[in-house]
Amino acid sequence: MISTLTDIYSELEQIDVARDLDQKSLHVSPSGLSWVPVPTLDGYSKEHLLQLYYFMSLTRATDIEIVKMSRKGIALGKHLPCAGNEATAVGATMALAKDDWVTLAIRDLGAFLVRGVSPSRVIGQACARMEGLSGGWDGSLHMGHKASRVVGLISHLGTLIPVGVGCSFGEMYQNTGNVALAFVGDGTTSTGDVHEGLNIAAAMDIPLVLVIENNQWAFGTPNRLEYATPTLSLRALGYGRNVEGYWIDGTNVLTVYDTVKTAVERARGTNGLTIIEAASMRMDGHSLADPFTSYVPAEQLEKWKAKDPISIFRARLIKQRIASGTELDEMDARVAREVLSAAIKTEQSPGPDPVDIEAKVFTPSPVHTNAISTPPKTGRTITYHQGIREGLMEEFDRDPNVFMIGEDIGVSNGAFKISEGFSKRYDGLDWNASWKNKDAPFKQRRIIDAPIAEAGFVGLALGAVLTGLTPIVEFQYADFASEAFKMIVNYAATQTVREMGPVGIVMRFPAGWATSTSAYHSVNPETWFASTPGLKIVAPITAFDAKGLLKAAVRDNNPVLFLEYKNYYRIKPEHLPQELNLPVPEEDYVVPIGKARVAKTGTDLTIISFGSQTIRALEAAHVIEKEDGVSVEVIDLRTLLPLDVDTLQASVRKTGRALVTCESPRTGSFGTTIVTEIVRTCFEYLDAPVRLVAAADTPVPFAPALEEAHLPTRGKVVAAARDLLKY
Ligand SMILES: Cc1ncc(C[n+]2csc(CCOP(=O)(O)OP(=O)(O)O)c2C)c(N)n1
Ligand SMILES: [Mg+2]
Repeated sequence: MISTLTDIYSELEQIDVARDLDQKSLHVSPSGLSWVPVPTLDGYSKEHLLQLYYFMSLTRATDIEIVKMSRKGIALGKHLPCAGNEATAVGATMALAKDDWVTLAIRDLGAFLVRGVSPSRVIGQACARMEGLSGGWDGSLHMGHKASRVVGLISHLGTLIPVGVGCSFGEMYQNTGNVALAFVGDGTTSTGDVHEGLNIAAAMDIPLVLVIENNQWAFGTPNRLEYATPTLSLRALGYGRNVEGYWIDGTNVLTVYDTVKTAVERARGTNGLTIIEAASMRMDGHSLADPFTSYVPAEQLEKWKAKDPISIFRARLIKQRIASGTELDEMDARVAREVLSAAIKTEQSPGPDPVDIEAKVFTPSPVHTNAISTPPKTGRTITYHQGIREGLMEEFDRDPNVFMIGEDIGVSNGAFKISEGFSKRYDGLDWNASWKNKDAPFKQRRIIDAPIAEAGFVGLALGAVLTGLTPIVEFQYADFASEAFKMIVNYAATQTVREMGPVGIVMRFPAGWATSTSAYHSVNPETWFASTPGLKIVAPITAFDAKGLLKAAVRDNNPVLFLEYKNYYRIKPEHLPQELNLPVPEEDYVVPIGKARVAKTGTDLTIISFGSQTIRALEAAHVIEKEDGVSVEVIDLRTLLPLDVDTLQASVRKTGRALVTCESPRTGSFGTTIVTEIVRTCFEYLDAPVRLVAAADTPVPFAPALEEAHLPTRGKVVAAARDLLKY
């Protein structure tokens, strides 16, 4: 037993991972650190041991085949070789039960094979054939297989750790007893996502096994420059009481299997988090394009060559008389035949059909029988805030798989009190009664106060989607979406084409300008996201649309960014332009996503807008109609993506004049996209150039005079409309 922290560091810094973890593994737990012996073959059936050998052999042979096919120009892109990692990928994945989830790191080819994905599908992926898991949409090992519960790697390192936490959360929510294992590279442990995911898992008692594949290098950076602890397993100590760690030899398949099995059982039994660092060596370049011998010391490679995971295990099986050399040779020959026929199958598989590629980007969504696009003429009116609340409550009541996560939304009802009373209503939470008693069970199930970790909790939501749940994520302000940017644009938006959909998640963004909110609480986030195929963006400004579109968003099978104009949450509907003061049905209805609304009809000019800017657009229309005696049509887009080009076209072709206005800064704004669409589809019908009134190209300022100069005010819209009408 090691006692002080100085002792711990001194002892562990002496460890040579290529030599000293052969016979013992380090166990790190809140009650202390100890060395434990590595498992022997005793107690394992021959069948089990041969299975471990078979999958390692199959992994290597498949990897080598992809390299060969790359050299022949049949496999495309830059393959990331897996040599050296076979024992970790295979041993760890074998320790899972069939319905557990696994999220992958870069070199986990073996994990696919263990989960039942055939070599031809792995090779097919590298060759961009239909046989590949993503049917030609991505290469290398950037793929997943939902039916096998393998969450596909995307390039952005670290992203999948919160997603893995989400898979485990989803299983916990549904009481299945299934858990998740997440692989991660040593280099990747430096990303914020890894920390966010682990902290959330520990704080929310979500079971997870993290296997750090420490192969001594992160591309061209050695361990020594990546972090300052002798072993990453020590990080377990920082995450809490129910977290343990192991430092093991990642080239010994049985050690990996045995340790991960223990961790998986702990996860299942106590919801514990375990951080296992498995030491091995990347025996090849980072990718096939990497001249690694120019920077990896020959001596280091030599040392690890003696620890080849397959040769070591083979020798051990023979020495302990589990199998003869001939038996293992026969198994290798069988593997070679399997891989050869997989390669042939791949070469015979067609490439994808490039026709209508845009149709692939979204997962089809249900057609609603209760959809109403036009509001009723009479009925009660409610605030925009109430519209959103009602929409949420009705969806929560309709579907027990809907949950919401975000900062401060439970105990304190949310920054804007949208979820007031939800914790009590859906989770029976009485904070005042339970806050003093640390041992009282404090369960937040459907309304979850998340740590300040946007990438972490969006990732969790995206993992939960895979298990069949419907997450709603509340961002405190839309501005903080930048914290979760990669989760949204690189992960969520791409999952449908990767055959990992549907991704039915709603992200609610309190957005737009409000008095004195300045640069960091005022963003119109569509500008950041609208160029990413695979996302839907809705931007309602009436209570009718907010409620109906929110309900449609929750029922949609794609990631929907739901923009809420916080400045108008509480405004009395009668204080809005009359065209926005709309009755809101009490019975169940949805507003279909992708349908604009002609808020006001007219004949001389079309003003196109969305969100809060629709208010200024309508006010401006009223001013010029009254003062100039003209007739103005105003379109409220309501949905930005997919854009309702038909409604735009019909109006602009009728009036011959178009003014687009949006609240975000001009350059790169969604307004410019609308202008382009009008020019693209209506040019011959125009009597004047299309005008755009947007905010100035500056951050949103604080002082009132600067705010006025920045914003596309009603006066600026009026002036531009008059100019256009005079043209
Ligand atoms: C966020 C991010 N930054 C940079 C990269 C480029 N990149 C790809 S792999 C890699 C090294 C990863 O090292 P490690 O996590 O140790 O995994 P290994 O390649 O060693 O298996 C880098 C820097 C990336 N994919 N994602
Ligand atoms: Mg590495």
